[in-house]
Amino acid sequence: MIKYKESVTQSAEYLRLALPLMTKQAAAFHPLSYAIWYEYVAGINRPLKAAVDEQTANGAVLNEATVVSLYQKFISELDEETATRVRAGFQEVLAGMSQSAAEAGSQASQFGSALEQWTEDMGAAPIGGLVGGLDKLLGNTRQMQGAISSLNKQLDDSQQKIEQLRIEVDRAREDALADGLTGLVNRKGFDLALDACLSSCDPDQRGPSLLMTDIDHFKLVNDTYGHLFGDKVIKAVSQILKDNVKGKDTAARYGGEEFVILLPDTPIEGAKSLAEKIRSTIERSRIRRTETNEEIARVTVSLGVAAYCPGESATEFIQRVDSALYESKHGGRNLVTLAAAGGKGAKPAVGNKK
Ligand code: GH3
Ligand code: MG
Ligand code: MG
Repeated sequence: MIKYKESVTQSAEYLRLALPLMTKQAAAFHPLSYAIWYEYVAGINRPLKAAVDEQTANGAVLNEATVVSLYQKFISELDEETATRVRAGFQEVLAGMSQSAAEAGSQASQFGSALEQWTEDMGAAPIGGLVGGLDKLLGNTRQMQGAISSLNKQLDDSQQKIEQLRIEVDRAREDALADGLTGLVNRKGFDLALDACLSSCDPDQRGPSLLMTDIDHFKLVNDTYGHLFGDKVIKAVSQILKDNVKGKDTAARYGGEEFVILLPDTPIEGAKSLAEKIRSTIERSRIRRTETNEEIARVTVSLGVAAYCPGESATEFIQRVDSALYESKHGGRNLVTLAAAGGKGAKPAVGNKK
């Protein structure tokens, strides 16, 4: 639910009213400042207005800290979606303002040079009083031009700040969805990717498919060679997963030594052969201990594969692929198992039974 319902015209009017108030403050003209003054002039936030009036009584100005605390106290309970929209809207309005200020600037400068020319022409004429009046007018125009170009510069600076802020927000969001050890997407990122995939998937299309994998006897690896080496194994397996996904596919670290791969456009046959390829690549790879360069006994993984059944929830989909993975473990590990459709139990294991 977006809380600002004003039309573009109305919001532009609020912007016009908010700008001079905002520019009087010591705080910078960032979206927090703007949100405060927007809600102030729009009269949509009484407690905020009372607090701002109190803070600015007797000519006091809002500094950075006051702006942040006012924002946190009276505005910030925006949900993520609203915050994104407000930011986008702010940027749009500002871009519009900057454009019209630029146009006004060029108009004023044309007007200015026309007047200048006129003043020169008139200088030769004997009617001194008229020239004096024009000089005054010219002075006013120059002032107006100066004001507009400084407004222009302020708007440019604000836009740069907003752009920087937007980049920082995007980066923070990416960091929040990445796994620190492996650089794969983390579980939260995977859940978001799966939700997005299921809500946009076409029931006539084959796919999406899901792969789930877990390193076999990983406790033993940790117990034998230590946790640091265990981490190295997790990274090596992640790298193999990364090497085997492309395009829209998402490889994620789902838990400690458990991974998932979402294949939005891949039908079950393709998913199964990818699982088999991953299984055999990991089986064939060798990881060395850094200190001794000693080759470690091979690491293997078990996998489950499922094709999405139209209508099932994300949780049901994950549960089916998890059961298939469990079947691979149960069947002796280092195996790929296909999940049966619609939770009717897993099909017999395929792959190298050891
Ligand atoms: P299974 O074949 O049945 O999967 O046996 P397993 O030994 O792998 O059993 P399980 O999956 O229960 O054990 C996972 C172990 O992984 C337990 C935990 O200590 C370890 N682990 C989880 N996260 C990390 C990690 O980030 N680094 C390291 N080194 N170990 C981890
Ligand atoms: Mg395991
Ligand atoms: Mg596990």
